[in-house]
Amino acid sequence: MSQFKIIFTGPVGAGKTTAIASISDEPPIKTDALATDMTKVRKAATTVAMDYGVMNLSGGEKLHLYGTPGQERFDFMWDILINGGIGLILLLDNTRVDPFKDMRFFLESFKDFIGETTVSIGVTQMDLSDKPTIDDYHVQLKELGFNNPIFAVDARVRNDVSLLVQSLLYTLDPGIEE
Ligand SMILES: Nc1nc2c(ncn2[C@@H]2O[C@H](COP(=O)(O)OP(=O)(O)OP(=O)(O)O)[C@@H](O)[C@H]2O)c(=O)[nH]1
Ligand SMILES: [Mg+2]
Repeated sequence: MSQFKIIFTGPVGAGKTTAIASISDEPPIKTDALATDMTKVRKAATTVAMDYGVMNLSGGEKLHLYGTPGQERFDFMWDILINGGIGLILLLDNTRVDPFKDMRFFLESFKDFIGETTVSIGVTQMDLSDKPTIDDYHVQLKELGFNNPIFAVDARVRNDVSLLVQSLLYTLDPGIEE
């Protein structure tokens, strides 16, 4: 049985913990702690170490899902979590002040890993803020030299997150399917 590992990253509140909980076939493991700093303006809890879940793929393969903390002060976990991964899911929150800046920051922070693997991008909270549009993101990505999948997802919706994961698997190997 093959085992694969993918990593979810992105800024605070983008929905990494929620997305992994939405698609995991086993109860997810979370390390959320009560937020004590500015984070709590946005939500009560924040990931301090990692999220973990598992998705069972149709061929009997297991996809291990790891989520990073969004806060930069926990970025020492990022390098640990990407070890052995086959691809990155970047979640962006469309209600943040400058989601393009977030996108550039995370693409830069994980550039070595992305260079060796690949990335698919999901934009959350588009129901709360419809600008920038996915077309705007496409233009930005192209300027940065990327041509990767990017679409709107609601991290609470299993099917949305599942499609995002499938886009990543398909980019890696059109033979691996859910
Ligand atoms: N309205 C709306 N809410 C969403 C959407 N996606 C996720 N959420 C909510 O946004 C919040 C995301 O919180 P988390 O999943 O903790 O975010 P995180 O990325 O793990 O954050 P950190 O661990 O702090 O970095 C949750 O309250 C979700 O229910 C969306 O598309 N629309
Ligand atoms: Mg989290």
